[in-house]
This record gives sequence, C-alpha cells and structure tokens, in this order.
Amino acid sequence: MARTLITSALPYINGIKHLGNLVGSQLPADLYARYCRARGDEVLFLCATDEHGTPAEIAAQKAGKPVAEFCAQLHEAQAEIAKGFRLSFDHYGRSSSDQNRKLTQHFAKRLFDEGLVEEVSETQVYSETDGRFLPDRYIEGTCPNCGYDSARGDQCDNCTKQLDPTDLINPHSTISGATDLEERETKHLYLRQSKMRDALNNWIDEKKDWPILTTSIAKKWLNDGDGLQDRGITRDLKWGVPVQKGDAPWEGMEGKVFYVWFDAPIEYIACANEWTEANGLTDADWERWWRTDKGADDVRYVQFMGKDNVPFHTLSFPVTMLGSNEPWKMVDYIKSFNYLNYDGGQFSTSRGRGVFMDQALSILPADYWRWWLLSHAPESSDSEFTWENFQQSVNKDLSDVLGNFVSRITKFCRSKFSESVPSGGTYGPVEEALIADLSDKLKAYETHMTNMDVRKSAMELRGIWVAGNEYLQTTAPWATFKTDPEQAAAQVRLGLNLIGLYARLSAPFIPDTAEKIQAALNMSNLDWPTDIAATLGEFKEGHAFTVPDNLFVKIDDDQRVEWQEKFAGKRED
Ligand code: B3M
Ligand code: ZN
Repeated sequence: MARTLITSALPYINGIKHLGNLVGSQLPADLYARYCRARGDEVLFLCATDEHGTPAEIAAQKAGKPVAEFCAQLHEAQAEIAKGFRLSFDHYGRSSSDQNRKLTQHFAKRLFDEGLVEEVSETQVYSETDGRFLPDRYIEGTCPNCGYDSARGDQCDNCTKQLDPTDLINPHSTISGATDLEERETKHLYLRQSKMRDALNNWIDEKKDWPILTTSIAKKWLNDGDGLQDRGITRDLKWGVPVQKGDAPWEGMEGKVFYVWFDAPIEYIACANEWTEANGLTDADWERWWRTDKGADDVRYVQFMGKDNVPFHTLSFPVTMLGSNEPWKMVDYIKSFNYLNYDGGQFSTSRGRGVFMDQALSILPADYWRWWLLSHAPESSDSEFTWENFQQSVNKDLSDVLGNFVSRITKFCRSKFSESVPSGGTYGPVEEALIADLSDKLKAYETHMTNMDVRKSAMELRGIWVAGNEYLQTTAPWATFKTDPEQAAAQVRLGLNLIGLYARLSAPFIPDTAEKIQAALNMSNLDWPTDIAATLGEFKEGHAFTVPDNLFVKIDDDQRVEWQEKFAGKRED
C-alpha cells in the first residue's frame, strides 16, 4: 500500500485566516489527502497552528490576554473553522506543544554538534524599564528618512525604508513607552546556512518534477548571493521555545527563545508525535512516517504552501534536517501557490479586507467555497475572487450542471416509476459511447489529481458532470417514456448510476454533497471507481433511494450585491 505524508503550511495564530490563505495551502492539501485516501493510500495529513514570535505577542497584547491563553483560544477557533471547511487533518497540532519544544531543542543541539550553529555576540537595544532586550517590532520612533513618527525598528511603514533600531530618532519601547533604551552586548545563535550550499544544490537538483514556481524561488535564493546568508535563530522574547542544548541549559542563552521560523517547520514532525500521543499510539507509529531508519523510506512526502513560504521550506528547513545528520524523511514534492486577490485588490488581514474563513461559513456551506476556490486556485498565476464570478460558478457548475442533474433524474424516476431503480430495457450504443467517453475522462481526471493540477482536475470533473447532462439531453427519457417505457427505464437506471459515480468522483472537492448523495442513494461507501462500466452497473433493479433535498441553492443578484457591500469595508470585530 502506498504511504503518503501530507503537510499544509501552518496557519499563523494571530487571527482567523482569509480565503486566500485557505486556497494557498490547507484546502488543496485536503483535496489531495482525500484523493489519496480514496485511491487506497495510507495517508497521514498534518497541520497545526504556528504560535510563536512577535506577532503573536502583539496580537495577544491587543486582545488584552496573556499570550498562552490567547494562543489556546485562537487554536480552538481555527480548529473549529477547519472542521467547518471539512479539512480532514489526521491531527491539528500546535507549535507550542511539548513535543515541538523537545524536538526543536534536539535539532539545535545536533546542529551545534555538527558545527552548523554558532554563538555570535552582537549589540542590541535593551530597555531598563522593561527589563529586556527589544526586538525590532517592539521599538518605534521617528523615521530619519521621511519624518513619520511611528516607524518600526526594522522598517518605516510610511516610506518603506529598511531601518535598524539605532537609526530611529527618539526611539521608545512599544511595550511601556520607555525611552531609557541603550545598546548592550548580547549573544545569539546563528544557523550557518552557507556551509550547506552544495548539499542543498544537490538536493534540489534531484527534484526534476517540482513545479517551476517552487524551484525558481529556491534556486533564486540559493544562488543569488545574499539568499543563503547565515541567519540568527534566537530572539529576546518570552514566548517561544526556550533555547536549550537538547535537555541541557545553554550557557549565555538564558531567557532567549528560538526564532519562530526555526521551530515552526519542526512542528511538522512534532505534530505526528502529538497525533500518536493523542491517540494512544507509540513512538514507532510516528517514526515510521518521519525516520527513514524506522520505516519511512517508502513514504512519499508532499508539502503545500503559498509562494512566500517556499524559501523557508527549500533552504532553512532542509538545512535543519540535512544538517542534523540524522535520517529524517525529506520532502519529495512541494506544491506552491500564487496569491488570490480580492475584488480588485489584495486580501489583507491587517486591514480586514476580503472574506475571512468564519465569515464565509456564516453565509454559505463549505462546498460552495471549496468548489470555487479549488476551481480557481492560483496555480500558474495570481487569481482573483469577485462576487460575480463566484455567483456564476455556484449557479452554473454546482446548481445547473450537478445539482440539476441529480434532481431531474431522481424526481423523474419517483414520478414515473418509484423510489427504486427501475427494471427493463438494456444499455445500447449511446450508453456504450458514454461509458467509453467517461473512461477517458476518468483517466485524465486521475492524472491531474495525481499531479496536483488543481484547476485542471476541477475542469475535468466538471466535464464528467456535463457528459451526464448531455446524455440526458440526447436520450430524453421523459420523451422516451411516452413511446418506450422499457427503454426509458434503462436510461433512468443509467442516470441513477451516474449520480453514484459523481458522488465518488466529487467527494474530494465537495465532501458534504457527496455524503448527501451517498445517503440518498443508499451507497455503502464512496470508494474510487476502478472501472466505469462496473460502477455504472452498481445500482441494480429494485435498489431503493430517496430524492435528496436540493443540493445547491442559487445565488440571486440581490443577494450577491448585499454580500458585495457587506464585505467591501473593514471587518468589524
Ligand atoms: N506560519 C505562514 C504564514 O503565516 C507560516 C507558515 C509556517 S509553515 C512551517 O505566512
Ligand atoms: Zn519613513
């Protein structure tokens, strides 16, 4: 049995994510996980909240909560919404877990022992009042370039000039407002990425099948001079993984934590350990996914992420893994995405622009969103959400093509025969032609799904739905019934079987709808079809079903305009 390990980039903890975040990692990862499971793979699908770093501290401060409490709350909120979107994670972990703390400290020790982590002394801004070193974002002052009075220690938001905290005029702490800031000598750990340039180049060169978007970003940073600079992996923050050498203290590093991008990807591994502990499994059960010396050598590991995350997954995280000189399972394929824009601009978390995951579910069921987002995934270029396009896609693809097909056949059968599959008639050349056509389409669909070509998969699936509609158009059982009820029975029988086929093939995209059909048509499972002819003979004469409720409700123009206006401004909450 093939074994597939799938991770989605870990959503950051500071708030509810928008639809652009969803389509850039978690949703396509779910599509692939569901497909692999349906094909019979053993799948481990992991995701977690990314909880450390300054933005978490700042968001907690804004919310007036201790940071640990804030993160616990947002984790629950994100987990709940992920369920709402039917994201089928085997575990939704937390980068603040004990498992991740231990593993992160373990990697730091290994890298130190291998000469890839070094201690470096540098000067940083210390606040006497706050009793701590202040990272860039905790210092504000007047921009020396444009005079803006709230420039941050790393950058002026007004003129975009990159700054050092010491460049600021009248710098002060954003924690306390204190101005008694001074520069002090302090020690930090640096990851010597430059030492791994050859190893990384060789590793990436082996990946001949990776999407261009992924390799071009990786290669750009790897070979364009500055990209593979040594990076500081520690910070003077309270919230994070404490710097330790394995389980031993690290002299001179007291009170420091690891940089969030050091511990976040390690959570991919730790999450598997959280999963085994949450389910009463053993260490061997997660190690067989992650350690090539413990059975993971036959695992295929696929990562999903937005393009801005690619450098961390092709450079710094592989340095951590390879540099440890331990047999960790490395990623086999990185599927990356461009950005989804919102109605003529960008989605923006800080400005509350666009539709956020909780809001989306409050107005329509998950499948509507899943279908639009996946069929418009920003693969080869950025794509854009507009309400017109969304309305059209829901009304045409889901309602007219799929929903209407299901409702016409089941209702017609109920009115002319009964709520069970009618007997009589036989499949002839028209039916055979349809079976041949669908067999080709199924192969194409499988190829696209296997290759993670999300949009192409959606178009192929839609084509499969359309083929059924065309069959109905040509054979017109309602007309046939008047002259040849036996033949009409055979046509309806095929139609009902097509519905069963659609439920199986559509489940990775629209799982709730697939389950509704499954229940209405009394299907024992939604297993993947291996042979179209066999699947279309599944429901035999006398097989009982019920007419399902309308699968999709159309969006009318008034409704569209109302939503358009509602989501035009800043979200209030
Ligand atoms: N948390 C993505 C982001 O919030 C970042 C991904 C981490 S993956 C290890 O932009
Ligand atoms: Zn400025």
